[in-house]
Amino acid sequence: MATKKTTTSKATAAAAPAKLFDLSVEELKSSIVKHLHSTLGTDENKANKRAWWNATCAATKELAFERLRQTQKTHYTQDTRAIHYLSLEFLMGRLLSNNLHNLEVFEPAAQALKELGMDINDVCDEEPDMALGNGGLGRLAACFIDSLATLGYPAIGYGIHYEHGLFRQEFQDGRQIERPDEWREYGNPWEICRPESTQDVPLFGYVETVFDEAGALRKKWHPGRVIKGVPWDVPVVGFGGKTVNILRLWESRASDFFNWDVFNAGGYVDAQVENAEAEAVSKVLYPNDETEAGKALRLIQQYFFCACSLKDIIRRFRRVHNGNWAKFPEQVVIQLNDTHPTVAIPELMRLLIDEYQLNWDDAWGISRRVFNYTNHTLLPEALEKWAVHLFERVLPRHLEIIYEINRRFLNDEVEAKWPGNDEIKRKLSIIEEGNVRQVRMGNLCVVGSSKVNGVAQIHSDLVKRDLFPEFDQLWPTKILNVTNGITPRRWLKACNPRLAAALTEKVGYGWETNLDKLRDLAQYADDAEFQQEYMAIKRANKEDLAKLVKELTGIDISADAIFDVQIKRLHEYKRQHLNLLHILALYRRLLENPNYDMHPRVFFFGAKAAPGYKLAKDIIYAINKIAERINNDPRIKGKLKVVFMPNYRVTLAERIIPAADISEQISTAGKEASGTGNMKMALNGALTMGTLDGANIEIAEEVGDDNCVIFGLTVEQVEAIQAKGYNSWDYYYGNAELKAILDWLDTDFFTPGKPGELSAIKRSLLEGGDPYLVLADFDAYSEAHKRADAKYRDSKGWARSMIINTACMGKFNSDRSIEDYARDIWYLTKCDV
Ligand code: 26Q
Repeated sequence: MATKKTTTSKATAAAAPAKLFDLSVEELKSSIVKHLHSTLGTDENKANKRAWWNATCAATKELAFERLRQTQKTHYTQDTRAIHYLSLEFLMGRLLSNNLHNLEVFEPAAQALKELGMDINDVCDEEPDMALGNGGLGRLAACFIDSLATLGYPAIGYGIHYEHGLFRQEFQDGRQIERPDEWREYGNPWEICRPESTQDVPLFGYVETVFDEAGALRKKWHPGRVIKGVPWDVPVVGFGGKTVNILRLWESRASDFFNWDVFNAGGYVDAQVENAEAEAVSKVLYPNDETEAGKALRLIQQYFFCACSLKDIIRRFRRVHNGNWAKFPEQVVIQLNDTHPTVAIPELMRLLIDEYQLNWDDAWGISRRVFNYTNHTLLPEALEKWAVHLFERVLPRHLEIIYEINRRFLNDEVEAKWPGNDEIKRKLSIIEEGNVRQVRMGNLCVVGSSKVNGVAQIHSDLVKRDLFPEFDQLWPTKILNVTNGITPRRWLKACNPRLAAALTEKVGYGWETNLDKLRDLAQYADDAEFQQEYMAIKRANKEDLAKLVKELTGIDISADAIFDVQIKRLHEYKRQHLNLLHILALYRRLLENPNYDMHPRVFFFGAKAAPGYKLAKDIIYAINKIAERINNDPRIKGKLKVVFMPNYRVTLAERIIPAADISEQISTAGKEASGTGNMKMALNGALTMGTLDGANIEIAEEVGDDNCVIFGLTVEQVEAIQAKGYNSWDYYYGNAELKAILDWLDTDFFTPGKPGELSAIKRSLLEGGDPYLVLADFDAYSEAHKRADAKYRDSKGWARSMIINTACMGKFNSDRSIEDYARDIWYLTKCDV
């Protein structure tokens, strides 16, 4: 044992790398105090926590902005090619602790605050989450810009500066209530407004055909309205602090120019209406994920931020290259985060043709080289479509351009490959014919992009096989896979300091950027001492979470129990109701046999439902009601607890993930594109209880079958069952326990005096046909839980598996994803700052 200790401490002592900012605690203290005085106008004795937080942010910001200036200067003088990541969502979470960690000054800052009488965790807790996203797709964008800066790639994120991010969730008698998110109520210290880069955005109106001086036919769009976009910049600090890129978020305002017209005509009140309408565009994030709403305001949001971003990109390009458009695709590459920013494609065409007078072929050649598209879903209801009539009203010129793109694509490329085949033309057309004609954004993306990627291997395979098979035949190298990843800075170093310190002890410095280094940990998988240490860390994290649960929900839980966690948006395909049925099975078994053999278990849920998604909200209600009953039933002696953590968000994820024993990833095979929570929990030592879906497959490959619990139907089996005609009633009548549980939902056992309040779940599983095969997977799921339970009781075996999980997550570093994109899609090179 003693010898091992020596080797490990050597690992850390040997390689302590130099840090960019070698700030002393004294320097940080005086900077924080200086900002308390001059930025906040208060002093050490009067300051409240918010002031301390603001002052600490201001001190940190000084470092970040110093590096931001350096980075921008270097990128400008070296005229670097850059990636422009367009996303309607960036789910950033809090920035203070992250930025301190990435600047590698967290420890001295903690000490500085301590000497000033403050606890850094309390100070960081003052920060509201920057929740400008729904879930996976938005958080992925945030991890990616972290990795881009860490790796030193010139990059800029473009998005919307929503006044209200994703709603705050409250429960009232177990039902979800949505409250507005007020993240900027008292200002946000991280952003700076750049009014000098304001852009105008035209909307509505009509298109006129004119002839220019040379007699050429030109299109002139006469917009019915113009609004303006004001950019707010947030620094994106790479780990090590060398590169600081920016996230540029656009806020909509009424254009001054337009208001004057109305005002002069005596329409003061009308001008205020115009104002409110213009400001509505960036007012609120749409809370639907995985459903396409088709609302005009959403289309306007999409166009608004694409138009602002493209003008910004072109302004920067023209500053150096003026009219040398052939250079444009060499300098600019754009990634479309799902189809949400697709309208950027016809917008770039419009700018090149109408504003800069390029001919169609040149404009199209440029445009197609610049864009790439990431698909995040196969669910048909999530595939974006816009009614042609809506498009025509909002963006008349863009609709013309889309028609022309479609005409040329079908007549030239599709006709050449499949001569005279109208069936294929109908399938590949960007316009869907039917009662209401619709623009298919996915098809437009594929036609207008260089590369199209899925987000996990199986998902990319299905994108090729099921979603875009003909496109894949037409362009066999266009569709490829880039498996998602997560940043180990936020999702291990910052959120799990105990484990982070132990890892550095064992494998040395540098795992934060080279996560493969954690493989060295595998040699300690059977080391009793390290097993003890890892288990003690998990236990301490669980105790922290138990305290938080008590504070937030009043529920008492014990860290002795298995912490079984399902945290993700609420959706039928993610099958929180499968988890719930299994909880009911355990509860029933315990009631029937108080000695039923199981290790005590706490089931955690964190999930928001889209406000209009009825069944999702019913599932939340059912979980809450069932939790209430179970948690207060003395007969089961605390062996089973159910905790629904309200208002699940990035900050709560950072508390739950380090404490998870089991990670629930139980989507119907073929439905979850990737998942990223699965990676976060495995990295922090949880064992995956998962179906063979999305990135679970790749996680299982990395950790091995002994270190995760895989169950359920495969994609092929799901297809076979559905082809044969799935009948969920067979499972209901074929399994007495399952029948009893489902019938339970019809009683008033969980909702005293109100029978039937939980029946919607049963109905959807039986009369509704159980579209996500919950009942078909129930037995396998229940068996898998028995295996997990048995495994947990072998504590050495469990510790071993935790260690292996942490050790084997190197692949899921978002730095690896970004290197894949840089090499295979963006052709991007790093730039030393
Ligand atoms: C569409 C139209 C109108 C309003 C909203 C939307 C909308 C918004 C958000 C549609 C979809 C989303 C988000 C989707 C999402 O988060 N997908 C997840 O992406 C992750 C990152 O790739 C994957 O890991 C998950 O599997 C996938 O579900």
